[in-house]
Order: sequence, then structure tokens, then C-alpha cells
Amino acid sequence: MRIPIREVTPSTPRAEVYGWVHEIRDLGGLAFLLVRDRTGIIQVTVPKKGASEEVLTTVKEVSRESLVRVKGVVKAMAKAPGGREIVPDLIEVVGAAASPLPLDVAEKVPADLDTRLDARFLDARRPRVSAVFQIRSAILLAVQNYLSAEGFLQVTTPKVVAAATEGGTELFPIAYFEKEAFLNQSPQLYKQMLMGAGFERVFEIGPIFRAEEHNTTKHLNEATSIDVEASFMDHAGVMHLLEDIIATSYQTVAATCADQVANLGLTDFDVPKTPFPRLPYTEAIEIAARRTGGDIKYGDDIGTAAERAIGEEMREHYFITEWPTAIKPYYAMPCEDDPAVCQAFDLMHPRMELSSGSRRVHIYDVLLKQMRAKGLSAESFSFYLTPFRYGMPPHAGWGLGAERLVMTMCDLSNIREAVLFPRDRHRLVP
Ligand code: AMO
Repeated sequence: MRIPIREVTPSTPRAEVYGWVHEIRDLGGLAFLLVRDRTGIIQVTVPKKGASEEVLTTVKEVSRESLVRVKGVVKAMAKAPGGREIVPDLIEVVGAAASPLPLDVAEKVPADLDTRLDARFLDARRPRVSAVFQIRSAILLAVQNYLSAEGFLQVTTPKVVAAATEGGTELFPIAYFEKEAFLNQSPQLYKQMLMGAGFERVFEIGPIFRAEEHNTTKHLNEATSIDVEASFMDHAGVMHLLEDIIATSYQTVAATCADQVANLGLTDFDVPKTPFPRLPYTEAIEIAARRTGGDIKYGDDIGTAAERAIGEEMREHYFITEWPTAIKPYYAMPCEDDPAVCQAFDLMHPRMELSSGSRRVHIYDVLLKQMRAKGLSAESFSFYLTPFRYGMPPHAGWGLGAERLVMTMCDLSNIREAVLFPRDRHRLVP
């Protein structure tokens, strides 16, 4: 624990700390409290001879996970966590914890993920859990700093919308007065419209909502997307930006979150090397077919099994490029020399997809044609289509799943571990 030394006389540095009672040990002549805050653990040592009556009573009666205020003398103690202990003259219970605890923060009693998420406030007191959210915060800050320095404007687009962005099946309908409305699946249409507004470079870090039917370890119903859109850049340009942001995020975490990385037991925390390999879709399919022995063929989506097989072969971050136009969204720009292939990409971690993006169609007639080809009605998208008729610049962008970035960086087995209060098919509280 980081302890602010408040008053110093030459022989007796004193400190006052607030923390939760992690463990209580009574060794006859000595009693110990391990007191924990977000920076770590400090041992509070109470010699039974010489301690005040009040301190002794508090140590005897305080329950685990109560919040206490401790004032006393700081002493070097090689065997204590952090090499120091506090010998208190005051221990005050600021907030008593009821017993029994819904969850053992000290992790002596194992708990499954559901129990942990039900008692998330207690679960998050665990250093290993809070480390994930400190790393998550460092990543998001690194991304914001990077993009701001590159001239990107941070924007916030509506989450209550009238039209589907990424296809109609994963939409959450909501009651919005007398109108039909939905929770937005992606800021896609809005970030493109902002290219029409002349903003040139925008980014948004915000929630996306997907009514995924299935409970998987890598899907959430409410996720956080890091979205980028840039005018006068093509797909190659935004791919460079994306790989640079991934590397920068790892570098920042390595430089500023050493304790958290250690708490998570990440012994080989390597910053991925850029540039990432570019793997054409056709080759990705060949690898998947060879390694899985399955009947995956050109034109198929790359599902979980294929994704895993290709990842085992690549063993590092990589891009899948040159996708068939037919399986990418209408807003992806077809290649000039072969319109059956489009200028879209997915960024992959060996375990899963992290991001997808593309150069966009910026020509009104082509966009209209592609929307119709996908069975979408141009009328319900007129708010989106109109800017394409008034000087839309060429542009490109991507969406990066923040939880998947945290999950793969921290080597978490379930995406729910990367969200404080996850939303899935069965979980709406807390
Ligand atoms: P896409 O649908 O591929 O693309 O989403 C982009 C990235 O967002 C993350 N993601 C999710 N994470 C957790 N749970 C989910 N249900 C979920 N859905 C998506 C993934 C994914 O790679 N508009 C395009 C992006 C663009 O072209 O700019 C889009 O939304 O990490």
C-alpha cells in the first residue's frame, strides 16, 4: 500500500490510512490486521501489551471487509507486505461490513463468475480484478491521447436511433413515445455523416448495443466501441493507425501499469510488433480449411473455429484483407479492378477478432445500389444518404471493441471480466 507519511519526527514517521480489513490474525501476544486499499496492502500490528483498550476491542470485534481508519507509527518490517507495518494508536471502524460476506475478497473461498458478478462491488475490491479496470482506463486514455495528438476530434453520437446500422437482426427495440426506436449498434452512420460535416477526423469511445442471442465468452449485449473515421485516408491508412494504436496501448500499459500487470500474473507482457501481417481473405480460408479439415470455402464468414485455427497458425496480431464484397456491409468500398472484392479488413488477435473497418463508399449512386443489393430501404436511411449528395469526401474508418482489447491484453478467459457490470442474455443487474 502507498502510505502518505503525514507527520515526521526523526525517529517516528506517522501515517493515517483508510482501507478495508483484508485479513485478521490473532497470534496470542500480537494481533495483525491486513488493511487493503486500491494501492495494495499494509500490515497493522497490534502488540497486546501496550495497546490501548479501544484499539484492542476494535481489533477483536471488527469484521472482514469493514472500512477502517488507522493512525500510527510506520516501521520497517521485512516480513510484512511492502516491507512496512503500522503500529496503531487509533483504529476506527468507519463502515462496518455485515457478515457473512457475499464473496470472499481474500479469495480463500473460490467463487464462480456469476457469484462474482452478482457481488461485483466486492469482487472489484480484489487486486486482480481492479487491475483489469486500471489497465482498461490506461488503454482508453492512451487511445484518446494518441488520437487527439493526430488531430482527431472526440465526438458523441446518439445511442437512441431510428434505423439499424449493422443489419436488422441484432437490434434492441425500445419504447420511445409513439415512435419505433432502437439502441444503436454502432456509430457507423453518424461518424460517416460527420465526414460530410467536414470534421475530417473523428473518434468516439462509447456504448454499442447488440441483441446477440447467444451467450458466448466474447460477446456482450452492451459493449464499448472505439470508433474512428478519417477523410482523405484509405483503408491502408486507417490500418496503419489501428496497428499503431494497438502497439501504443500495450506500450502505455507496460510503462504505467507494471503492478497491475504483475497482479494479473502476465509474465510475458510483450508489446506487439508492427506492422502486423496482412493476410488476404482467400489465404485465411485456405488455412482454416487445412487446419480444421472442415468445409469452409470462399464466400463464407470466418466463424469461431476458423478464427481459432488461423490464429494458431499466425500466433500474433494480423489483418485479414481483401474480403468478398458480398459478406461485408454495404458501406465498404468495392475494389476498382474487381468489385467482387472490397477494401475492408478485420484486425485479429490470435484468439479473436478485435476490429473491423474499411474504406467507405463515398459515391451516392454506388452506396444506394449497394444498400438495395442488401435489401435495405433507402427511404429509412435518407438522413444518412443525403450528405453523400453534398460533397462527401473519400473516407475510411474502423471500430475496435474495447473489451476485446482488454480481454486479449490481460489474457482473460471471459469478456465479462473486462466490463464492470456486464450485460448479457441473462444479466440485467447489477
Ligand atoms: P463490427 O460489427 O465488426 O463492425 O464491430 C466492431 C468491433 O466491435 C466489437 N464488438 C463486440 N464486442 C463485444 N460484444 C459484441 N456483441 C460486439 N460486437 C462488436 C468487436 C468488433 O470487432 N461499423 C463497424 C465498424 C467500422 O467499420 O467502422 C462495426 O460495427 O471487437
